[in-house]
Amino acid sequence: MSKVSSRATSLATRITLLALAGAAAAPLLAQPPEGGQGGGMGGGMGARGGRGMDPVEMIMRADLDGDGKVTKAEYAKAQFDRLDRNKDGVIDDKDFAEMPPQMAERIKDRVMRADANGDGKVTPEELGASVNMMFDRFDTNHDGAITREEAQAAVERMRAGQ
Ligand SMILES: [Ca+2]
Ligand SMILES: [Ca+2]
Ligand SMILES: [Ca+2]
Repeated sequence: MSKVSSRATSLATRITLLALAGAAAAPLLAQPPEGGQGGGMGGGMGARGGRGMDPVEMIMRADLDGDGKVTKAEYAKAQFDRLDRNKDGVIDDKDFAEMPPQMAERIKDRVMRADANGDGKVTPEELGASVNMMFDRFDTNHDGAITREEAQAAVERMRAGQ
C-alpha cells in the first residue's frame, strides 16, 4: 500500500507544480480585462503573457538575478512571493482571501499540504521543502539550478506522462 501512496504523492507533486505555475500566471491575467488587443503599436511582439503562457516561461521567470538559471532558492522565493499576497511572510487564509475565489479554491488544498507543522500557515521554509521535490525533478543534472533546457524537458516529460 505504500506503493500506492507514493505514486499518488508523485502525481500530486506534478499537479501542484502545474497549479503553482497557474497561480503565477493568474495575477497577470487578472489585470487587463482582455479586450484591448494590442495597444495600436503595430502588434507583433506578442504581448508577453496572456493565457497561453508557456509553463517553461513561468518557471524561468523565477530567475530573479537573470543569470539564465533558476536556483532552488530563487524558485522557492518566486513561488512564495506570488502566493503571499499580503506580504506578511506566511501563506494563510488571508492570502487566499485576496485571490480570485476560483483560483484560491483550486490551489488552496495543494498549497496547504506544504504546511508541515499544521498551524494553518505556510512559511517560506515549509513551502521550500515541498518545492524541493519539484525542483529536483526539473534539475535533471542535479547541479542546483534549472536551465531553460531542463525546464523545457521537464515540462515535456510531464505532459507526456499525463
Ligand atoms: Ca538565477
Ligand atoms: Ca500572507
Ligand atoms: Ca506551518
